[in-house]
Amino acid sequence: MNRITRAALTVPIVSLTALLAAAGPAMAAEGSARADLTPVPVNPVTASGQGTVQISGTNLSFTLAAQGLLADAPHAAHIHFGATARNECPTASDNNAAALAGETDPHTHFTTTEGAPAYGEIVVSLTTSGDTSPASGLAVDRFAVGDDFEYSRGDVQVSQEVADAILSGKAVVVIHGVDYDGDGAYSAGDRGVSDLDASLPGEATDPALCGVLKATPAGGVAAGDGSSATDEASSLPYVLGGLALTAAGGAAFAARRNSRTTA
Ligand SMILES: [Cu+2]
Repeated sequence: MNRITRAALTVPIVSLTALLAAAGPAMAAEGSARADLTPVPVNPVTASGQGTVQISGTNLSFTLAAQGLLADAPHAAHIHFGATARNECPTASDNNAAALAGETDPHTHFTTTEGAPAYGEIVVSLTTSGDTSPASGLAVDRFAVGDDFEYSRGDVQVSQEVADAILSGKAVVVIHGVDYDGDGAYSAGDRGVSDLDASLPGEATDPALCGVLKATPAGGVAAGDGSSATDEASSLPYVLGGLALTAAGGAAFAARRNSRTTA
């Protein structure tokens, strides 16, 4: 113990500063987050979903799942964020904030555009393959299909701003696709054409499920997240090792621990 203390005292301050500077940003950019997805207000959706995200620097991996959406239809899904957005899921009061072209009966349809003040713009397209930029936001041939899906991807590159937003609880996962008229397919029906792309029915792009990504504690008990379970398992021996040290250390160690606890 004495040797350790003396060594710590004699480490030059410059080295400590360099160490902290090197460790700081790397630690800040690591983490995971989880979103529990629930139906967007107004729209007739009885479904649920889960999104988990791991961040390492500006590298992102994710798993996305949903149950109960329109069968046999593609479901566009994104991470949304806006620096001036509220960074939350929309409420019914966000409906009809502005008149929208292509929306024929505004009271019964909640569009993607109407949710933007709450969740912001598309920053990551959660596609099953290929490009993941906002440009792929409506690439309906590269999203999951059906009423019960789960898929994962890794090595998605995001901006530092987006990585920070995710780890600070400001990013929102949204899954799209609402069958208003219940005809079992995306059709113009009484909803009309999409506010995002007039070549698509509004049913294909309106938001169905939404959830804010919230940081999961390191070693936490995030359900269904394999990597978190691994983290927890690997940190367990570390904790146990610390307990063993405490027991072996005797009264002096216990006293130090007490003073630390009350500090
Ligand atoms: Cu979206």
